[in-house]
Amino acid sequence: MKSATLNQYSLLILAVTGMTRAHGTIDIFTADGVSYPGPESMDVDPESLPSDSPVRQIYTLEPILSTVMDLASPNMTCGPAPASSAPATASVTAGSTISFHYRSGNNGVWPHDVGPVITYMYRCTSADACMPSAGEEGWFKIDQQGMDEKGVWAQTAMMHNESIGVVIPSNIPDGDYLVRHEVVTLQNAVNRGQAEFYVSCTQVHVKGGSGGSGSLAGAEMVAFPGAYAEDDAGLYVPDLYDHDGKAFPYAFPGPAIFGATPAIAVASPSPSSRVPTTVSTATTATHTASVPPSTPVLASCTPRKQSNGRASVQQQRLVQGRLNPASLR
Ligand SMILES: *[C@@H]1O[C@H](CO)[C@@H](O)[C@H](O)[C@H]1NC(C)=O
Ligand SMILES: *[C@@H]1O[C@H](CO)[C@@H](O)[C@H](O)[C@H]1NC(C)=O
Ligand SMILES: [Cu+2]
Repeated sequence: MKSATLNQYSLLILAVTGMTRAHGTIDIFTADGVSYPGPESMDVDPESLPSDSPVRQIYTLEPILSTVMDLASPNMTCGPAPASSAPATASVTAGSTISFHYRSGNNGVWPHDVGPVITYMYRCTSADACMPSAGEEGWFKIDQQGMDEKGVWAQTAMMHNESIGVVIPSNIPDGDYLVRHEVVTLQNAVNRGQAEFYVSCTQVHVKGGSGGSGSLAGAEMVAFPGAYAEDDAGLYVPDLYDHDGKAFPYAFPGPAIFGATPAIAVASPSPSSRVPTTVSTATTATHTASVPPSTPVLASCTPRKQSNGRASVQQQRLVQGRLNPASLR
């Protein structure tokens, strides 16, 4: 009886550990040609805090969900608590490309390939003392990567062990910032509240920016938590698998990209408009180091695939949208 109980516990622990390790976090952050290590999450290795890491440690690899409760949690600011300061702040030149490489908790590759990757920044006087308060509208979006014209999501590159490149706007004021990198996995988002967020903050010091202190005046600032709602078209996607794996108009959650030209503004509507729009071609992924994954993906992280042959009205709209973006308004 006793040993049976122990066995059940061991199995439970194995199952929980397996699930935890299935997801992932940033292991390499690159800025101005310098690669910095990211820490393990605390539930994988509480001692892991490389002294030169500008990436703040998250508590767990478990996702934040798109439920009303999770979206209102302070965990949405910089990932699951505690998200205290990182030991270092990375220097980065405005207009250059930073990159994020992820690994899964079992040292394998990122296990998801359905969903966008979105990046925000928050300006502060000192990056290591910087902790935006809940409800503070100080985050502006600098990048969003959805799917390409073949319907391949940006996260597919991560699953191929490639990095996601993000251009730091050239016209932001010099100084310290948090960069909030957000991976949104949608494999279960046909159900309300089942989009998953993997969020973390990286401390950077921007130099060489062409904009003065007023250059952020036109930015659409949002709060985390606060910017997203459970029913946002980009988070609750009932028709996700109705497109035969082809590109479809995806409405990114959150505000327009800072400094976006009108064409890009069409690709990223304000959350209130909820209009399906064109796939983001404005922010093409910059991928590096292409190595095919060799680590098996754990079952709990396997994307759910469905398909049916239903002709897609949105698909046709997408084609029209390409020819004439104004038709999507
Ligand atoms: C934040 O995340 C931690 C770790 O997953 C969790 O224990 C906690 O309940 C979350 N907080 C809220 C308010 O959801
Ligand atoms: C993935 O990329 C990382 C960083 O370049 C490398 O250390 C690791 O060995 C790669 N993993 C696989 C499975 O290719
Ligand atoms: Cu996962």
